[in-house]
Amino acid sequence: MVIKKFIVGNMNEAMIKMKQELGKDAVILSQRKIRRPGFKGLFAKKVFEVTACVDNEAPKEEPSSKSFEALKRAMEFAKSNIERNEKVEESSKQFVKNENIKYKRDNFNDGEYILKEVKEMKDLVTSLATNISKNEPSEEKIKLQEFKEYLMDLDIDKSVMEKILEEIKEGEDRELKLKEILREMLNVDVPSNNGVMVLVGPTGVGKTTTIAKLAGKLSLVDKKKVGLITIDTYRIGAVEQLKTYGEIINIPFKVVMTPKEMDDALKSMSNCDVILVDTTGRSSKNIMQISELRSFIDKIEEKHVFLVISSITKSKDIEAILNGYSSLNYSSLIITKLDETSSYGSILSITNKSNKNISYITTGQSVPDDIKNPDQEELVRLILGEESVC
Ligand SMILES: Nc1nc2c(ncn2[C@@H]2O[C@H](COP(=O)(O)OP(=O)(O)OP(=O)(O)O)[C@@H](O)[C@H]2O)c(=O)[nH]1
Ligand SMILES: [Mg+2]
Repeated sequence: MVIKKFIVGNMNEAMIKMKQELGKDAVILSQRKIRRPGFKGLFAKKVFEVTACVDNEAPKEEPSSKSFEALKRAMEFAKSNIERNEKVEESSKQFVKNENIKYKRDNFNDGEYILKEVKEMKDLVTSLATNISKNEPSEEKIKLQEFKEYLMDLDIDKSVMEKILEEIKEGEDRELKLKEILREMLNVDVPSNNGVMVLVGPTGVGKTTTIAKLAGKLSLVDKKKVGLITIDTYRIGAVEQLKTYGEIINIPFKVVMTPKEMDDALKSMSNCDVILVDTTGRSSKNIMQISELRSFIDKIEEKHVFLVISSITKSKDIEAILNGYSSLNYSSLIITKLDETSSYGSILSITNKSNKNISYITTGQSVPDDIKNPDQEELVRLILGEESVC
């Protein structure tokens, strides 16, 4: 504890001195009125003796000289603070001003900015739409798929369909182009109907019936001298079938049992304009039977071999039949039983895969009526489903 005495003129002065020297926590212990010490004090006014104290532990105020220094530093600090604050305030004002301008420009006043924003949104929507459309089938793809389904509905074989699609360029009118392609693919010819005509083909496709139809037409309508030969020795009753037709039309008929007999049969009909040769129906998969048949056909020097194939043949089997009979060197096609189907895509597959011309089509069981040379435009219409054989 610090105790100190002060001689002062009044109590107010005592309080100031005490606070200055002992700090704000100083307290007055005692006070009394006294004369100033020494000679002069005898005549002077009485003064106060004030005893004050302060606890040592308690924080003291800075002594006056130090307080002044502290005050000075505080003033400088405050001054620099003010200056800094002014700068801060200035830059704050500028910032606020700029932001206000930007805010106004960005939000309300600047048409250019709005346009920019709209453009960005538009770009975003476009890119989103592009991304979506990448994953979705395009209109062109949908149309192409629909076109493929249409071709499948027409019963057009897959490999032929691919050829068709290859020929159609993007953007072309597919249906118009399809007609053109069909015309190119559907090869027809009109045979001379002279010399030896040999009909080969799978079992039951209508070879014998077709020969009867041809014999009737050529003989009765075209007034040609017609001869009939059958090498059908395999099936009981087969010979009788053709023999009966021959007798009805009244034309020569011969049965050939071995390749050797072929020469004699042909010679016996040397006065005929046309000789029709019927053959045994064979499975195209049976190579032995096909080569046996070939041994008969090879005996004929000048001939026109026709492959008879039904329009109701499954597209999977068409190729096997065409290949199986290729060793017999057929040069034309007769497509039968068009009356038994309502989709004619097989006609296209047969002619396209064999790369041979169609000479005849048959359209029913009636002899001799249900046979004719095909008309290319009619075949196109049939394949496209625009027309049908009733
Ligand atoms: N619907 C229809 N049936 C036909 C046609 N052509 C033939 N047929 C019938 O098909 C069946 C077989 O006829 P065929 O002439 O004996 O056949 P094929 O090819 O000689 O038969 P195989 O001698 O056994 O190989 C008969 O019932 C015929 O009437 C046709 O164009 N349409
Ligand atoms: Mg037959």
